[in-house]
Order: sequence, then structure tokens, then C-alpha cells
Amino acid sequence: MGKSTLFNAISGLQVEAANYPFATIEPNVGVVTVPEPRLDVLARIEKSKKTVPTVIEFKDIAGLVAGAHKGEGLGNQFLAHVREVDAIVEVVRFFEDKNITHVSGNVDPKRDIETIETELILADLQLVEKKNENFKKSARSGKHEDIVKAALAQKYFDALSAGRLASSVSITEEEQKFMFEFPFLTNKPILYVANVKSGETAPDNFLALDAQIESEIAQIPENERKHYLKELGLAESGLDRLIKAAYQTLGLQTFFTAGEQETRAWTITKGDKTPQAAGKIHTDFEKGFIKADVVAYDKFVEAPGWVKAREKGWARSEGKEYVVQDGDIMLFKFNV
Ligand SMILES: Nc1nc2c(ncn2[C@@H]2O[C@H](COP(=O)(O)OP(=O)(O)OP(=O)(O)O)[C@@H](O)[C@H]2O)c(=O)[nH]1
Ligand SMILES: [Mg+2]
Repeated sequence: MGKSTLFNAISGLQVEAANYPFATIEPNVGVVTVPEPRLDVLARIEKSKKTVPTVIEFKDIAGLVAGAHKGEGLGNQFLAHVREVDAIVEVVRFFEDKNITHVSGNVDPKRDIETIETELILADLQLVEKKNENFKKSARSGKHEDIVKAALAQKYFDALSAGRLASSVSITEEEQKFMFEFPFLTNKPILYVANVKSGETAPDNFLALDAQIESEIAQIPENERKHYLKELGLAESGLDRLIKAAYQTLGLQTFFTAGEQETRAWTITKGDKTPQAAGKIHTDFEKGFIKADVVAYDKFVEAPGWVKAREKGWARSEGKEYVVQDGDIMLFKFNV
């Protein structure tokens, strides 16, 4: 509990930040800029006219009750929304407050997590049961591909029936090629947020915050907010921690372009190589990619800037096999 409270606080922040044009796409979808202190450092060095942050999209969805996989509550709609996202932020109520009723009568984080887990597993089980049947039939043809798919379906069926998440199943490189057949909900990364009473801690692997307090902090004007957090002895708000953690849960990282016109942060998936990074800037850049000049963030700051980094020999020339590192400052050379 606290999803909408947090969502409103997060999307409210964006209205103030106002450096991204589509703060709200639908009432329940908010585009939020990812806090990135390195962006301003780079912009100062290059005397950039503007900075452009990277963004992440949050979706606020209805709560889930037991029986959702059979359509209880807003079950089907809920599950359809979950299917569309790349990662799940699960807000779990830890705080006690007798004025705020709990849908199940009392506060019990472990039970709530299990309820959600069970519903997601049951929904996945429905999916895999159908696939399992179909693939078993087609595997009779003896075609290698169909046999692999059938075995894969069976493997997931066994795990899910035993109450395990799809993400707990390890698969081979070959099986990975057929995973598009199995869009499991329980294969999505999950970030657990403990909605605690301010100051209380949460178990390991939970991000602890007080949704109520966060929504109040979000209403303070931005220039005063930093001061207020400092007084509380906090380096950053829970919302900033949440946005960053969500970014990491998604397996994302940031590279930069920096120049006089603009300094900009770009989002890539960990493990992406130079052509994919170039493709973020323009689709044509990926196809026409030749090479990239790359300077690591620390070196770029130490130099400081492109010109001095080149003089010092810190700007490397990288080809299409280079795996982009978080914080790289990049300049692409391409054919169009
Ligand atoms: N005391 C306290 N109340 C909270 C906190 N977070 C949320 N609430 C209250 O709990 C109620 C429900 O909060 P929501 O944010 O709407 O919860 P939700 O997860 O969106 O709920 P559903 O959409 O119904 O699943 C509201 O009355 C909130 O004010 C908190 O951290 N502390
Ligand atoms: Mg809500």
C-alpha cells in the first residue's frame, strides 16, 4: 500500500523539474527524470547551453487481491498492465496506522508478498499450461526446434507448479532463443519497496521509505527541498533512491554526449556495444556506425573536457565490439 501516494509524489516532482515535455502521458503514467549529478558537472566543463536528462516511465496500477488470476477484483486488468512493464516495483505496507484500513484486515508484509507472488505464478501457470499442450503436440513431428520448446515448457511448468518464480529457472543459450514464446510475469525483475514509518528500517533487499513523508517532501519547492533534506541528515530523498534503484533493476546504465550545444544523458542496457549506443541517438547511426571516441567519466573530469582529454591521449577510439561502460562520454563517427 502506498503505490498511488508514491506515484503522485514522483510524478509531481516532474512537473517542477519541467525539463522533460511529457510529464504525464495518461493519468496513471508518469515520465520521471533520473537524478544524475554527473550531468551538471559535464555541462559546466563543456559550457553547454542545455542539459538533457534521461527518463524512466512509471505506471500506477490498481492493487491486487487474491484470486486476481481468475479475474477477482481488477485482476485481469491488473495483470494486463503488469504484462506491459519491463520491471515491477512492489510497494509493501510495513507501517502500522489504525486509521488506514488494510484490505486483508491487518499489516502482514510476508503474507502480502506471498499473495502477489501466488497470483503472478498462477497467471504464468495458465500461460504455460496452454503452451505445454501445444508444444507437446508439435514435438511429435520430431523437429528439433519443437522438441526444445516442449522441453522448455515442461521445465517452466514444473517450476511454476512447485510455486517457484519463472526467474528462478536457469536456461541454456539455445533455450533463450525461444523465450519470446513465454512472456512470464514472474520473469520480470522486481524491486521491493518497504513502505515504513519514517526512520524505521526494512529487511535486506528492500528499499525502505515512508510514502507519506515522501509525498510531503515532494511538495516543497525544489530549491528548498535540498536544504530540508540536509536538515534531516539525508543525502537524497527516498524518491530519488527509488528512481535510481528502478533504473538499476531494469539493468540500465548511462552514457553521455557532451558539447557546447548540449550535454545529454542516454540510457542503454548493460552489456550494449557501441553501435547500440549510437542507435539511441539516431536509428541510422547504428547501421552506419564506424567508430566512437570514448573518455571515461573520471578522466573527462580530470582532463577536463574533450579538448584536453584528447591532448592527454585519454580519448580512446573504439570499434563496434566495445562494451559501453556506465559514465562513458562518447562521440560517434558514422556513415549515412
Ligand atoms: N500513515 C501512512 N499512510 C499512508 C502511507 N502511504 C499511504 N498511506 C495511506 O494509505 C491509503 C492508501 O494509499 P495509496 O497510495 O492510495 O495506496 P495504493 O497502493 O495506491 O492502493 P490501491 O491503489 O488501492 O492498491 C491512503 O489513505 C494513504 O494516505 C504511509 O506511508 N503512511
Ligand atoms: Mg492506488
